[in-house]
Amino acid sequence: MLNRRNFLTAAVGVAAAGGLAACAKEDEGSSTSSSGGSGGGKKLTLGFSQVGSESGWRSANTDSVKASAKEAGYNLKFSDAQQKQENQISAIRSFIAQKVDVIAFSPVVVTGWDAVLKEAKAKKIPVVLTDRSVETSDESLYVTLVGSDFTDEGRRAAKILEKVLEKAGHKGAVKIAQLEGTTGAAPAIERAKGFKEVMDADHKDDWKIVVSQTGDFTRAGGKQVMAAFLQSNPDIDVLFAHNDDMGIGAIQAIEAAGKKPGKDILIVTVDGVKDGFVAMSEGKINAIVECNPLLGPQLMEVVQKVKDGETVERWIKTEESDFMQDQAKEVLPSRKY
Ligand code: GYE
Repeated sequence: MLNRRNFLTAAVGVAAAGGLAACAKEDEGSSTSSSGGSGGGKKLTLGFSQVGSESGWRSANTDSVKASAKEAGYNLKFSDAQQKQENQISAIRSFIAQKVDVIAFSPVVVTGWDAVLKEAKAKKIPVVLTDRSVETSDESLYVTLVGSDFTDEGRRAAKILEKVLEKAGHKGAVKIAQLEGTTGAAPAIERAKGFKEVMDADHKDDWKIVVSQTGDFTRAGGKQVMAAFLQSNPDIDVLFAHNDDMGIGAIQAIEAAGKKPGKDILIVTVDGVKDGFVAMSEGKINAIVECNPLLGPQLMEVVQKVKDGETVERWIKTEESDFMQDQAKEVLPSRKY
């Protein structure tokens, strides 16, 4: 797994890939716009393979990428993979065939990318990861990652749960249900890992994850899996959902089972999308760990640097906050996604 704490620079690889990509691009010679790059000349062409449209986070991320590419004056080739790795691999292959300047993608799962990334490298097309990371034996296969620290989000979820339990006056054993994100996806693996880390260090005797299963980051998944959880474990105290959408789906299942979300079952989610904040202002979610989807502007900046052969950090992290229920009403109107 990529060591996300490593702030290595990728100067040599980037410079080489960026410079050669610029040469390769010259062979195309058709577009003439000068709005898209520091060097003037042709528009920068960016191939972007998106995960899908599974959540509110994803829609906000897609909007941000499209708007920022337009703002930067890039020629964006956007492809939606519908949560399928094979679709992302074909999209990347098609970007390579079209000789785009830079490829950016948010990998649906962490493994299985080496072959296609090697094909991009062989054609000197630099690859920028955004949002999610990959596991690779060859770190030169991508230049940088623009995205959040998901392990830390998991830790933050556990820390904020301490506050939620205290506020609710919950004493003694805590039975936790976990709704995991897409199996094999970086945010699912790392949020679970960070949460467990705090649990093992500070709550070995009182907290226990009694059920944990994927809801694939969707509302429908969250609802269905939570309904099953409530059947097998009617005495769940806490739900930790890896995103707001699954939390919102779970709220419907909890209400259908005649329980009060936010009271009978305390809920902590990740993301901080508008609907999450609405549920929190209604008292149904107790705390949210923010994961910012508005990565477009930073991504476009990095793409330009990569194209120009400049050095970029190996991991460009996103700044985020945590929110408790009593802040929800005040914060809701200013939420940007
Ligand atoms: O938390 C979830 C989305 O990769 C950070 O993917 C992203 C996650 C986000 O579907 O809502």
